[in-house]
Amino acid sequence: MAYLNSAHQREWENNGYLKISGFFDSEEVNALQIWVSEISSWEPTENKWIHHYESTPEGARLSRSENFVPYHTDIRNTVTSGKVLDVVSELMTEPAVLYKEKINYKYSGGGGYAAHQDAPAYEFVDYHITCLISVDSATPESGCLYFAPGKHQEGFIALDEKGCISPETAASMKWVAVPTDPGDILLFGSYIPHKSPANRSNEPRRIIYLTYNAKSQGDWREQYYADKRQAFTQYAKDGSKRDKQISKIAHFQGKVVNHAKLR
Ligand SMILES: O=C(O)CCC(=O)C(=O)O
Repeated sequence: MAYLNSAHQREWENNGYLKISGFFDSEEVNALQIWVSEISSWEPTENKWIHHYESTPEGARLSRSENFVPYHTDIRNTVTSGKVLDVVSELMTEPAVLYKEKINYKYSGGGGYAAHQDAPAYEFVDYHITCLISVDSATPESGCLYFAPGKHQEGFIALDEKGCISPETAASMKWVAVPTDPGDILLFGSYIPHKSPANRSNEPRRIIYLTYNAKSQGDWREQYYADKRQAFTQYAKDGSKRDKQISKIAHFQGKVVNHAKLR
């Protein structure tokens, strides 16, 4: 089944991102909300899923969970087959395979993300498409994403010491807020600059991010997580403080609480 019409395709090519409202119906949204709550209640582990925490005015809260697909059958079925995989494959113009997955919780007071491209943090393959699923409403107040339309066409933009787009370069770009409602999806490629503010509302802003690459480029998911664990083990030893990040790039602006069980 085709999900994309010519207006979608034009928007994707011109902007570098595409929102599809109501991709999941209310019953599906209910299930997604339950699954995200289940995952968030899992105890931290050393070698399975990865939880990251941040300090908020309400205490330490989860900021991110990763590598949960092997341990949650319903989520696994939803993201490795069916309409999400189909719509991403349609945009890729070839079959896609899951590269990585995360939930960014952004509870009230949770930190934002500096302007960045994903490509520098996503190794092994040079192009990815992420499908964001809005589990809660995301608004400018609660920390929705902002994109710089068309800037995906510029390829790699020079990185600052954090692996992000420098504040000066970011200030020269035009940014568009893209709010989402529960059940909406937002597709974006790994070169589109994006950022998001802190959550200044009283509501959580939970979002699932599913990142895919072309299957013809190989299945890198296990390698991605093995490499990330190894890198963070190294960061914890080398005194660089990079273990206070939640990614190989220092885009997260929240205050990390070191429960991240990457070691
Ligand atoms: O969840 C957000 O607010 C933005 C997340 C993001 O850009 C990222 O995790 O790379």
